[in-house]
Amino acid sequence: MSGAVERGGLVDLQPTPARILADVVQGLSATPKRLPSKYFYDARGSALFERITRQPEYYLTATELALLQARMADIAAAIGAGAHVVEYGSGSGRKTELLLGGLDAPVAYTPVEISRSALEHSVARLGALFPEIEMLPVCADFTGPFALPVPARAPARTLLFFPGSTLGNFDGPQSVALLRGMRDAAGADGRALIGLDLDKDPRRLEAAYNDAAGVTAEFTLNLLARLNREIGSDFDLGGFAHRAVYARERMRIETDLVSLRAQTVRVGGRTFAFAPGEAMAVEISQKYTRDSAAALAAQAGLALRAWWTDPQGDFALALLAPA
Ligand code: AVI
Repeated sequence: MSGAVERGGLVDLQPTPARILADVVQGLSATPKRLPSKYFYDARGSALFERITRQPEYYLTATELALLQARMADIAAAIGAGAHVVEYGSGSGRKTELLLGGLDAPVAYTPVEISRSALEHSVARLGALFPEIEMLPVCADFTGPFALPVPARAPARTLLFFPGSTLGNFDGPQSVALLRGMRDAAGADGRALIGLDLDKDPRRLEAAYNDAAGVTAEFTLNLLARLNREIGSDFDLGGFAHRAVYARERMRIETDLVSLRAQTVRVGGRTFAFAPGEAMAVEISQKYTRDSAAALAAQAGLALRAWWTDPQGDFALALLAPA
């Protein structure tokens, strides 16, 4: 269950402490233990993620931005005029700005975002930059069902935008469900433009998720700080260490918090025991090849229409259409 606080016409769907507690107890009761990565993004977690995107090892953001810039004319030609752009996430950044500025006369923009404040910030900024584009924000969890608003001017087609390789933070079945939801939301003539980080030298991948300045470690451990504050757990932040390893056979970075000693953690009146060295899974970041992306899309009834990569082949923008 989510909290639903109405203010200024937008409902805030941030998860309630009861929902977080239920998810955490379920994850800690599993073997191996796990915590949901979606809870990384409180205010401090979002600020730390912003800092990650500026670390020299974390090439993803800068590469995707440059790729979008380099291929904008091709993207605009493939989409055509008068699109309704729907973004999964708050879209307050440079990528959205580039897309809205580069497309041929988009009629409307809909960010779909669970945090009302992030949504308001995004719409205020983009609305000022693009007064001719109708802003139609939706406060919703994009992993669940939600209704798309209907623009005042009829769009020629709907374009779903899901940048950042955020798809990679969902497991196989979840990402197929997400892609299927996009296909349904965009309709028969719709398109989806998705940013995907590509398989590469494990040393570069592991460096990206273990930056020398320790920002990613801080980001991961902030999850425990958030849980302590919001659901009253007593994780000892000094008792766990961040570890991110590239599992080549699964083509994904697997991030764990490793218990540094035997310890117990109390959550919601229950006690969970950790052995020394025990790993708690907190995030996956799937990496892709053109073939694996096409196979994933096919499972959701989507086909690859175009595949753009940077010159080094580090990152891709995949354009998908109903198969
Ligand atoms: C948001 N997401 C795509 C990031 C990623 O690369 O998986 C989150 C992240 N986790 C650690 N570093 C960045």
